[in-house]
Amino acid sequence: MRAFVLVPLLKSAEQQARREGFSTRSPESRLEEAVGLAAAISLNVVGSAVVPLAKPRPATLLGEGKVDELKGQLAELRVELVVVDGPLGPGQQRNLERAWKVKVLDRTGLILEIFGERARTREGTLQVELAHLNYQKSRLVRSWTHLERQRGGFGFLGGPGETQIEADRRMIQERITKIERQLETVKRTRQLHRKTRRDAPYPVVALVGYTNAGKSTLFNRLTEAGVFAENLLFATLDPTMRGLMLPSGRKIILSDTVGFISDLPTHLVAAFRATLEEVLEAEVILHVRDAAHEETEIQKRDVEDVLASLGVTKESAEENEQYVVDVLNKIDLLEGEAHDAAVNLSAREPLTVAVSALTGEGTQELLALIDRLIVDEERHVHFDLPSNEGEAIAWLHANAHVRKREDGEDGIVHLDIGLTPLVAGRFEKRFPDLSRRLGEAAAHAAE
Ligand SMILES: Nc1nc2c(ncn2[C@@H]2O[C@H](COP(=O)(O)OP(=O)(O)OP(=O)(O)O)[C@@H](O)[C@H]2O)c(=O)[nH]1
Ligand SMILES: [Mg+2]
Repeated sequence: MRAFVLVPLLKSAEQQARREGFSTRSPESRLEEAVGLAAAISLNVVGSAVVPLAKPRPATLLGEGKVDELKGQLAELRVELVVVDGPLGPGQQRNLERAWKVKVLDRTGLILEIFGERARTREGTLQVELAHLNYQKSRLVRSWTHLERQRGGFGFLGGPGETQIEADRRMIQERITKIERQLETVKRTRQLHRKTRRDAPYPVVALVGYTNAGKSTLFNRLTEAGVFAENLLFATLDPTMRGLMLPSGRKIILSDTVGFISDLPTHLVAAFRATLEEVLEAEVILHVRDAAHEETEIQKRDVEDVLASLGVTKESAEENEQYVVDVLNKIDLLEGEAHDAAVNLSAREPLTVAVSALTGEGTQELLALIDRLIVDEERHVHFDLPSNEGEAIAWLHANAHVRKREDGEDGIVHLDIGLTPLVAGRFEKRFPDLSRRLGEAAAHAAE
């Protein structure tokens, strides 16, 4: 199908975001992403435009002149579908369809289409249909189609039109209720499976991240599985799990999940909530990021927003003793300084790892980190430090479990500490000069 992608740029929204201190996405990258979304359902994108808007028009979003101008362009390109990268009211959508004589889809509609095409499992299909119905229902509330058809376009309250909408809503609601019941059954079955999985005491590690960040590629790299990974937005829909042996010989279950995107339709988040929440109970969450993307920070924020809407925040992670690891992926695409910066960050920050899922660079380090994170046993270590290492001593007080401290006459501080592998790893990164000393103390303790 020949499609045209249109990115409306609301100036007031831009200004407000800037006032509130948010960085906004550049028009180019928004356009690129919207074209990528269109391509994800094999639309043939024959043209695109970024349209700055001083003020949105209630009837058609775009100004009258713009609508006319585009009409000619669309006809010339023999466009059949226009994708508007933003929310459109039902009235706006219909008015534009009338003016241009083509089908018009907004961002939510497009994403729902993609999900509809990708859904494979029964649960996925039901979830997407549920999201679709809720989307339709929310639009029906304000839709005047029936009113106009039945009342010649006059008035919009009461009368047969209202009855028609009520009938449609009832029908949709009935279907929603039915799907919710079916989902409930699927969920119960899954919980049974899950229980057996729980009985096998393997910690779960979940991959999350922006769509196209490389989650599935990393999943495949780590598990040597052949999961569908492609340069395609929303390539993955259903969570995929696979066992994996860590360097220590311990087993984990790695889980690949659906990607997130900015302005992810709330209906979709709601529909996928049950599945995602379950995945997000994981001991370790690997937030996979496309470090080579120019808007990697904005993507990170968007992913964190979606995670927060699913109940995963810094605070909740701390409370649940859950680790969220920043995985800076695609570092093979970074050159020179940018590459070094990512690697340095990874060396400095205990919960950051730079990798390339494509070349395998850094993946051993990632596995080693997971290994450290899932063992939480404290080891009792006797650690002597010169008293002039004040910073290191203070750090241990703040981060490790200091059971006993004796400040010796000889200028040596004797510490009895409980140390988990994670804290030990963090200490070593933070105080590389003292890492050998700690290593020796720990080895001594192990004897
Ligand atoms: N250069 C490079 N490309 C990568 C790397 N990791 C993934 N890619 C590419 O990025 C694209 C997306 O990868 P996927 O693994 O499908 O991404 P995803 O996060 O699973 O995406 P969704 O399932 O759509 O959310 C593919 O073309 C991969 O080949 C990497 O480390 N380096
Ligand atoms: Mg994927």
